[in-house]
Amino acid sequence: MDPLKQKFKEKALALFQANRAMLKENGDTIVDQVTLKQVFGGMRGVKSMIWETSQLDAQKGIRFRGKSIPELKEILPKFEGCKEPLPEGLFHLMLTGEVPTDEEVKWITGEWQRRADVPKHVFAALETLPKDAHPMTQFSMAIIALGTESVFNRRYAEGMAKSDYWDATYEDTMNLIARLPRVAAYIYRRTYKDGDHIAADISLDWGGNFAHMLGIPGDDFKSLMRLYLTIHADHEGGNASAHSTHLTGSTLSDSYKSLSSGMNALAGPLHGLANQEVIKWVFKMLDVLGTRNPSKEQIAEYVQKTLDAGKVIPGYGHAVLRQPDPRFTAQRTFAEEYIKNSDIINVIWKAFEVVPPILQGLGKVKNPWPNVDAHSGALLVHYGMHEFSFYTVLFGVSRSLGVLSQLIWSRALGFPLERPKSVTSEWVMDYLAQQKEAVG
Ligand code: CMX
Repeated sequence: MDPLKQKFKEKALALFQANRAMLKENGDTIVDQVTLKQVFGGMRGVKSMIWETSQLDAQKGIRFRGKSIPELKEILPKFEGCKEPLPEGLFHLMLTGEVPTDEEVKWITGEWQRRADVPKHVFAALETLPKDAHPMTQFSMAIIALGTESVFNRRYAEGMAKSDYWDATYEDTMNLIARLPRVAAYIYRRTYKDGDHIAADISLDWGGNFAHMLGIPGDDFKSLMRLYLTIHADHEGGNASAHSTHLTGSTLSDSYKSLSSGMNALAGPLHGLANQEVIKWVFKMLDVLGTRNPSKEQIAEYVQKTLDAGKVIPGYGHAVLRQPDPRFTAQRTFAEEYIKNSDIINVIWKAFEVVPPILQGLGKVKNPWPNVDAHSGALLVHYGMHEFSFYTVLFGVSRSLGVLSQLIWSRALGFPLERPKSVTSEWVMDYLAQQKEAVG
């Protein structure tokens, strides 16, 4: 058994047993109550799922196994000469709960290189799609096509014991994560660069090699990718991409089909697609205003126009967060450190001063602050990646780390098929009438 799998097995077995004992004694303890507002309002805040890899605090933002993003930057191993954390290290942290050593991270990098070969039929399947198919459509389809290699499906058909589900899911997950950069880079180069593909560089790490295969030059872009792939990886379990992966996974669908579900959720404009919508909105504003360097007053006017047209301001607001997103702050800190005076980044920083008070003034927006998607596009544009419709694929490559490490946990902890109860509006009306009758 490989060392990462062995470490996970020990932790998972201990938690499985602890949970079983805890539930035996406390299974009927009430941890939440649900209001009609929550039932009709997208289940906001309802505690109904276990997610081990990260937890979101409305005020402080995301914590990965209790660690904030600035802490990750301090404690996770780095690629030689780079100041940003390696996403391989975050994967180890999420999977085992332990900060990895340099050696452990090097092992993951090597293991993902070893598993990175993409079967030819996946590229052939992509080539059947028109070049202008949205990259998220291509990405989701390629992930499904990779699933023909599923270890879980093969072993399930052979009669695998339930206690081994996590083991086969680990194998699928390691293979899938290893292959995602090649698939994503292939989609980028076929869609925007006339199919002029770039071979992998095995001297590089997972994120650095991804940057290399995309064909964006420079060490700073590689550093950005390492940071980007770290901070987008997980945002607890209730967000749409995580929850979709979890729900599909609960049917014992393989890692490929589960992740593809998550990616289809990420592709919605209220979720991950917001990263392309932000930069499109910014460039449209610059075109309409006829300047690359608008004043705060001009930005405020354009924000108002967007709201008057009945649209949301992309990159602002969040279902859970009630402060500026630490993932926004991490990208801002990166820009301050690596980039001197960029027009597009200055626009994002000015918008950060202008948008929140306007949204606050509407009186209904619960969180007027920027989220992760408000900053990422400007950084990508700065380094020469102008193909906005590809941006959500980058988010998706990163998100695989969190949702798939949790899928291994879900299988190890024996989570069942997810099946909440739904009711009709008529049932609610009847229920309310009965309550009234009982009181009066
Ligand atoms: N611009 C304008 N109005 C906004 C807004 C924004 N950025 N954010 C919220 N609102 C509005 C909502 O549309 C809603 O209006 P109605 O009552 O008229 O329908 C009202 O404020 C209350 O919404 P909320 O409770 O504050 O926010 P929700 O939890 O319902 O929605 C989110 C959260 C992210 C969908 C919403 O803030 C939004 O649409 N933001 C813009 C899109 C975006 O940036 N999405 C990315 C989120 C991060 C990610 O998942 O990647």
